[in-house]
Amino acid sequence: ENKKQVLAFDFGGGSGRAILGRLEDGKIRMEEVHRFSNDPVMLNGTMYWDTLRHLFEIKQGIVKAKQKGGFESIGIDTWGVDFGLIDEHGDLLESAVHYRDDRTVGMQEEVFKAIPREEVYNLTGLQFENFNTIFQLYALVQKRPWILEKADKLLLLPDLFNYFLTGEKRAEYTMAATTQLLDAGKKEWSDRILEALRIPKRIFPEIIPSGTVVGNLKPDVCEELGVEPAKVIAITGHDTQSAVVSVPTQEKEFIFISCGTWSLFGTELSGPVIGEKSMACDVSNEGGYGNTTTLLKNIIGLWLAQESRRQWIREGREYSFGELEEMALGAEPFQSFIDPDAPEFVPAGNIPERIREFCRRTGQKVPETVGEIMCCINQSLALKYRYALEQIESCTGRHYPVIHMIGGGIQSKLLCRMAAGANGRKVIAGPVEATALGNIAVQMMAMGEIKDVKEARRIIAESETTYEYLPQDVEKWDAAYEKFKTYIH
Ligand code: LFR
Repeated sequence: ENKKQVLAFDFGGGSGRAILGRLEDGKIRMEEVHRFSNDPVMLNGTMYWDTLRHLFEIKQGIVKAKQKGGFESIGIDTWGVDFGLIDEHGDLLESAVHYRDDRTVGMQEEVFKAIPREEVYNLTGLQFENFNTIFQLYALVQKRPWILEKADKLLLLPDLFNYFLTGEKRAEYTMAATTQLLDAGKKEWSDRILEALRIPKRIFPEIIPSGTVVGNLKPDVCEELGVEPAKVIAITGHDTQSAVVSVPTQEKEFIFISCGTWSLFGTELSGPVIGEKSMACDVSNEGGYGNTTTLLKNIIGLWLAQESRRQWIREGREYSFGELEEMALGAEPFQSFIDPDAPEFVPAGNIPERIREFCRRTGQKVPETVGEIMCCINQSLALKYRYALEQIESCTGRHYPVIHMIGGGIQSKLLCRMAAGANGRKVIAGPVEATALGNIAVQMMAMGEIKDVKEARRIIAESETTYEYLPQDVEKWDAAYEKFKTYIH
């Protein structure tokens, strides 16, 4: 049988995969053909991504996908904000720097000396995060101006990979929207911000809508890998926005939490809501597929568990996520809370010790065991979701009865259950493969096989099993929330 297949690459902070997708009996069928770990590399005090390794893994995925029936098109998504710089000969100047690298520490203050914070927010509508491209670039302006002089083009990671595969340099809209350099209203690079920060305008490629065919696989790539020149489609390159495409609902207004390394808590709107309230809540108006905006809060998410797990491995104790969940269940709940988004939790390192320090400083019971730490992480995240829910509801003036949790993080039943309890709302969990499904669906929309996002969401709802969690222990959670709020800075 000759089914059209598409190939999705989904890069996450800890791992990446290549997944083949096809439509069959009105459902999307997926097959993972390649999975690889994604490890940052420290060199001379800088934390890099291994960009060439990423290209190697893409090539591996292509070869394996060919063996599994081939594909008509390729779409690539990654986390937001990170980029590679290309010189005038088309060569990569250096490996992409990791957004958790400390070059951006203190850069917000520096930027706001050149252009007021309010003005940046009003133009971009984005939540301020040290790692946003704007602050990474200003670090280059101040500390390594020569690299910007050598740069001819800046390519955000999915655009960089699309360029490696096709030779075409473009800026796909949803990724561009994570930079905090985009005028959210005009959907163009903001001249005002670039000029104020002395970032050269010439390095920014033309912005294209998500779902644009960028080009075909280059002849040298086809020859090396022994494949036909498939189309490369600039899908919703920002993973979060690929995930939003796959929220399994037909409602126009809904709340989602995209749960991976980060938890992105938000709702889909027809356009940005930038005003005093949204600035006070520090919420993002992020560009989504089509002409949508997602109003969302970045919450640190399962990074806290992932990085704690890495710390325990460094100490010679290796636990699976399943074991960690078991241990969390064994601990007494509601004992200690952290603000998961306190700045000390962002960099890699000894997260359990930083959690203990937070609790010590705030006069709480200090979590000692692995189970106590994991319980503290999960309940604090669930309560931070509630905090975000209140902020989003106050910005949109709506009440949302249901929360859709999507992405790999929902494999933690504990987190889903706690999210339902803390928010006092029903949680519908699924799909787990939200980002890959959205990536696949956007490719199928670009090829005319799926009509629009509404149809994509219906198909995805029919393709995937979801699980419901009803709120329990609501009074206990309400009491915990009052306590928790006093620890938010
Ligand atoms: C999630 C995500 C978030 C972005 C963060 C850093 O994977 O893309 O949306 O804020 O990573 O890029």
